[in-house]
Amino acid sequence: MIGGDDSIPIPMLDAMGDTGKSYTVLQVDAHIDWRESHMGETHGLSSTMRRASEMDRIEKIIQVGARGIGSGHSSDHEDAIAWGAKFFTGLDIHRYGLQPAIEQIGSGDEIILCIDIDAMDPSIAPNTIGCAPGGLSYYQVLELICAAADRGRIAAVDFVEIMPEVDIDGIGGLTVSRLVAATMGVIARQKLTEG
Ligand SMILES: [Mn+2]
Repeated sequence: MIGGDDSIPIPMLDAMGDTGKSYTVLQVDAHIDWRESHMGETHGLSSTMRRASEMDRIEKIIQVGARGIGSGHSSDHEDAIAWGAKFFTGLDIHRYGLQPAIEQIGSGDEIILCIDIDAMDPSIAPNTIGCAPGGLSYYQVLELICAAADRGRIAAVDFVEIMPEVDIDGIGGLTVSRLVAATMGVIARQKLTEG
């Protein structure tokens, strides 16, 4: 699924549960998105992972790239930790690399990739409203996607928060379009084992 704001994955995640399988969510985002509600909206763009956590078929949530300010409350983070979400902040990734996050992906996991493009650094993806410095590189995000396909199986993916209106010289469009194309290639080549 490509486009729209970060509320769009909520019905996608819900629909995936209809398969009867259980899923690992690998969220790549500058924001943790665990708000109970925002401006009176419980199914909006800041509540995606909390809503996911309430779904029977979502077993595990791995969150990579968090560093934005003003989106989540301390209590949201505490609730996420209590639920069992595993966090690897933008700083964690730059300091320790991707491996600790990759190791959270279980062998054979059915994975739903939730990619908010603001996870990437604004220098390569300025085409979004949630820009935050200290973001991931193109290859860091692609390596995570490859690792998901390698360790488990990518069952679904979304790319959200793409805003061409605020792009700079087409840089973000180039980054995101290349990432989407590469991800399609990764999915086409992954092992076809059904979970
Ligand atoms: Mn975000």
